[in-house]
Amino acid sequence: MSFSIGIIGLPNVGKSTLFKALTKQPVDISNYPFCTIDPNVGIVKVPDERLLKIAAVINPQKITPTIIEFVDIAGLVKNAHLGEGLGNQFLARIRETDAICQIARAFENENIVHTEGRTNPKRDIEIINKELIMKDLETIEKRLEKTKKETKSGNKEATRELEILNKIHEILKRDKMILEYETAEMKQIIKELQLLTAKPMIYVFNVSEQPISSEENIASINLQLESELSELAPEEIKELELPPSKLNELIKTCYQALNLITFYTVTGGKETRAWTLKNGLKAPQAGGVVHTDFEKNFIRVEVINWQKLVEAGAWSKAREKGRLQTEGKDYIVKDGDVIEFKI
Ligand SMILES: Nc1nc2c(ncn2[C@@H]2O[C@H](COP(=O)(O)OP(=O)(O)O)[C@@H](O)[C@H]2O)c(=O)[nH]1
Ligand SMILES: [Mg+2]
Repeated sequence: MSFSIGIIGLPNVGKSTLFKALTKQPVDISNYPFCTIDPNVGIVKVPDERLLKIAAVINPQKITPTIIEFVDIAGLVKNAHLGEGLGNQFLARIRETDAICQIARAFENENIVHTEGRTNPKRDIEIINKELIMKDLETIEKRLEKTKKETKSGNKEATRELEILNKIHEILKRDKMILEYETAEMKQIIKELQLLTAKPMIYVFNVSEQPISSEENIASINLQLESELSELAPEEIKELELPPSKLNELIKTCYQALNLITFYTVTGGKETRAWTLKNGLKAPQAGGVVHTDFEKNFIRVEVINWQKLVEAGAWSKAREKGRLQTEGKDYIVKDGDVIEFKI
């Protein structure tokens, strides 16, 4: 299974420029059979220094990073929720993603049309967020109607749901994104309805040169430059004295926004591989990410933090030194664990 980030924003803000820069590096897709094959979906390696350090002691034939998918979602304009632009089709695509990377145009260029007139990234973000809120309102109102009917027959569960739906409705009516206001009781229905404003959001200001914003939670990136950097070899970038790429940072930020952790397998020394897991899940579920049998026939795991493995110098040495922990089905996997599944 893999996680996906939808790239959204008004037209001509740099979505496709970012998408192309992110997907420039080829990825051997045969390693990721679950991935979506679609020109708007790009498979992107998650940069990971730890994986390389583990591989340096294991010396495998193959090193396989973990990935996330980026989706270039075009067609959002003002009033998309009313069907403008690609309208609802566009909003349905966002629904399928796990998080959103919203690009706002902060560069000036008279030759590139701005659908809202002048450069004003804050206003643009408000326009986009308003569209997401309007769509969520529509979703909630539809459900409210259905649930109200169910309460008439004295259905207790429906009464409870109605209460939660009303709370969500109120947040949206105040023009707020659900993510900031959601409570534990709302989680299930939000998931079921795949509300757009409940998804983690990463904002990127596409700047020309100097960042015009230094606000937290907003990355300022010159996407035009990134697109040029993605065409060059590291030596060329150095020679031309160009600034380093910020894309790896962005990929990591997206990964963190999804609340994901990375664990590793070294499978008898042949392949050193990184895997993605939702934070808080247990060893059998981690097994399921690697192979369905590892979950179905789970017995136990041997586990060691990646740094301790590197210090030990080899899997066998870690074992000799008694560094491998044996854990059962209730073990909660930690970021950086190297795991051997026993079935
Ligand atoms: N000057 C400048 N132009 C950019 C930048 N990013 C994108 N563009 C240009 O803006 C136009 C629209 O970009 P594109 O990525 O296709 O926008 P999209 O509609 O959001 O996918 C293209 O001509 C890009 O070359 C930037 O950072 N600076
Ligand atoms: Mg585009």
